[in-house]
This record gives sequence, structure tokens and C-alpha cells, in this order.
Amino acid sequence: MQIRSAEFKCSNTRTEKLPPPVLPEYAFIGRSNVGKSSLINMLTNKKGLAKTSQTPGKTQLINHFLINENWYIVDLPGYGYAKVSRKSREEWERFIRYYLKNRENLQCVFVLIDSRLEPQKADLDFCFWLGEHGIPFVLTFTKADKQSKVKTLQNVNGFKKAFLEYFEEVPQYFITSSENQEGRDDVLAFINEVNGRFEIS
Ligand SMILES: Nc1nc2c(ncn2[C@@H]2O[C@H](COP(=O)(O)OP(=O)(O)OP(=O)(O)O)[C@@H](O)[C@H]2O)c(=O)[nH]1
Ligand SMILES: [Mg+2]
Repeated sequence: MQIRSAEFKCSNTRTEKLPPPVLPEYAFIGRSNVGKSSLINMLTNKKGLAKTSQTPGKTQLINHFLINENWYIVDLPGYGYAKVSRKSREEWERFIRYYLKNRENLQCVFVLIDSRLEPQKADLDFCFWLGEHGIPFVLTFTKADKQSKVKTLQNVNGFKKAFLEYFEEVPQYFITSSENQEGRDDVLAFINEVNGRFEIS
């Protein structure tokens, strides 16, 4: 898929104000600092589109980006950000979970996982929650440029193994780097295919 246009549409803290659910939508989520915003910029080839930062917890809202005028990427705030208060974390959780469970045009959730780490409980728990609620998701391992291919595959395999202790099969996954565009074509081809099946409910 060629990216012809990518524009920021809106930021929301309330689900009532989201764009009308008439276009296919893909949500990007993962632990804080995992590289969500960077991945969105890499996929769209637009450096400053989603705000990136060295400080975890930068993305605090539901941000909608309209791509090629016919589908949305949504940048969600990172989970597991230790520095926010318990109360605001709980509010965040309620809000995001409500969005994920109720957004009718949501086609797939991209769960971003840092390829440098061994399986993390927060990531596994979040995947289980998605599975329990029947929300389609794929895994996206990020920052693959930061280490050797062998090390990346070791961590991917570790994650798969942890995953299979609870699930019957491993979901589709991508290995990506926002630094060198690894995985870009595969992710966009996947989205293109799903877009082709979209029907307004
Ligand atoms: N080397 C390398 N660095 C990356 C990659 N992706 C992200 N980073 C760096 O990781 C840091 C966090 O990236 P962001 O894209 O802001 O992460 P985020 O998940 O959107 O973070 P929050 O919105 O704060 O939750 C930044 O310093 C990025 O430059 C990657 O693929 N390779
Ligand atoms: Mg971000």
C-alpha cells in the first residue's frame, strides 16, 4: 500500500467525541515508551505526525490520524506507566477499555512489544484481556534495530512460548524498526487486506 496522505484529525479524552465510525480503524497500544508514536510516523513516512518522546507517558489521549482519506490509525496512551497516580491509571484503563470494547469500526489492535525484553506480564495480561473480549489483535515487536537478529528472535520465541501457556495459537506478528523501516511493508499489506473486507455495520 502506498501512503498518499496522513493527517492528524483529533485528540480525545471522551469516547463520545470520536470521529464517526464509518472508516476502518487500527489502534496502536503498548507499554509506555515502546515506540507507538515512532511506529506510526514510520508507517506513514511522516516524522512529526505523532509526537514521540524520551519521557514515557507522552501520549495521553486517543489520537486519530486519517490515512489516505480512508482509514484511521489511533495512537493510544501507553499502559503500565508507573509515574502516574493509581487513580489516573484506573481512569485511563476504564476509558481505553471502554473504547476497545465498544468501537464498532475497530478492525484490529496492534499490541506493541519491545523486542529487547523477555516476556512482560503487563503485555501478556493485556493480550489475555483482548482475547477474553474477542477483540482482534496482532503483535508488533518494536526496536528490532537495537540488537542482533538472533537476540530479537530469541525474545520473540520467548514471548510465543509464554503466550502458548494460555492461548492455543500465537497471533500474527510483525518485527519492526522505526529506525530502518523494517516491517513497514508487511504491516501496511496486512492493513490493506483488512481494509478490503471492511463494511459499515
Ligand atoms: N532505535 C530505535 N529507537 C526507537 C524505535 N522506536 C522508538 N524509538 C525511541 O524510543 C523512544 C520512545 O518512542 P515513542 O514513539 O515516543 O514511544 P511511545 O510508545 O509512543 O511512548 P508514549 O507515548 O510515551 O507511551 C523515543 O526516544 C524513540 O526515538 C526504534 O524502532 N528504534
Ligand atoms: Mg506516544
